[in-house]
Amino acid sequence: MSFRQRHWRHAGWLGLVVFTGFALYLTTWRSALGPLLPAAQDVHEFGGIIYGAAVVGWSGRFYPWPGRRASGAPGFTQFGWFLIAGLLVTGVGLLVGPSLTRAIATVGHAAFAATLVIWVVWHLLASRPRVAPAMRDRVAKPGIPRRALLRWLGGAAVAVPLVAATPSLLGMVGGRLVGAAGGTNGGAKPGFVPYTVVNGFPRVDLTTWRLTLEGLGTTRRWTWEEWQRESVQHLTVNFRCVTGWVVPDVRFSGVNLEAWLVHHGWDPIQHPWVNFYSADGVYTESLNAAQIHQHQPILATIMDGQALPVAQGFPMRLYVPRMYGYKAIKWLDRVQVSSREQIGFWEQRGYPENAYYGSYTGI
Ligand SMILES: Nc1nc2c(c(=O)[nH]1)N[C@H]1C(S)=C(S)[C@@H](COP(=O)(O)O)O[C@H]1N2
Ligand SMILES: [Mo]
Repeated sequence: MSFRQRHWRHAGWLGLVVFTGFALYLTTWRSALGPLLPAAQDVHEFGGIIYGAAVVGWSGRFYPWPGRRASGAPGFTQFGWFLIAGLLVTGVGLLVGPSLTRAIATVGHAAFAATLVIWVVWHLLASRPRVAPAMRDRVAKPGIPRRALLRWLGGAAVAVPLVAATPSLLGMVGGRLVGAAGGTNGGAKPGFVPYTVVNGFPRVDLTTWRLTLEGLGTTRRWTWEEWQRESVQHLTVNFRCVTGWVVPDVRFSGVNLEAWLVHHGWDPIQHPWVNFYSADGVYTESLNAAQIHQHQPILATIMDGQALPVAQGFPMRLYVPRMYGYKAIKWLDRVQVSSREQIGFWEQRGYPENAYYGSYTGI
């Protein structure tokens, strides 16, 4: 394969995987993609594994490792190989590992990804075409060398999104570490570890907040004021995260999900799935009709007699009795009845859909 062909091949694969990677991890991109998100995830996972395996495994043919580089200069491309190997290992860890592995893999994957993007920019800017000097003189033309121009444009195309993305990437990594360490708890009730999968806790303004109900013919929306007219029930529970912490005797108050849906015409035979979306633009959950009927989840707005703290989902979160905390989606603002399941954020990452206490033993 020629030098040029090999570079185009890498550019294509990397473009695909890096682009879908950003789409999965940056909140703004995720919300923009909406229903295309699962497809982006498939492309990222399959594409990443195929490309990573090609680079790492068939190194001699696909990637010049070790030391097969045409110019003979060692070190440079080997570092690229190492980064892609790191992405492959952490990526697979993220997909299939138990939760502790996944937490570490998430941080590693983000770090390798950021370094790889920097490496690609460096590679575009710093490497020289491998043409013999005599040859270069012969092909040289007056004016701006086209190769140099292209290289700078390519570098800018990669550097601009990287710079834009860096705060979110760092925030994402930092946010997980804070959550995992259980240090600051963002104004949450003692005992809780307030998680977020985006950069920080979304601040919802009640004057613009709407709860949207989709899938029953016309889309309906409730303002905060309208929502106050719904009748409320109370529930005292032990709040339990799949990672092991429990907060006993938490009193949630809110609207009964099943009664509310049925009142607005829900037919569980026609629409056996209810999907939930967060104002953070990323987190999702879903329940089927049987789970809803059996456990009577509530759309909670009050916890221990007070509005939910910002870190714990203000103004609304789901609570599902007898199921792990990951079902309790925070900053809930959209409920959708559907014939299809929008598989939840953590369920996509391997946690059980039937999230009963004791159902997960992967730690
Ligand atoms: N939007 C959103 N909801 C979420 C999460 C999240 O990261 N984002 N984490 C879930 C998990 S895994 C748990 S254990 C609980 C944690 O609830 P807390 O933040 O009130 O401690 O929220 C759940 N709901
Ligand atoms: Mo959790």
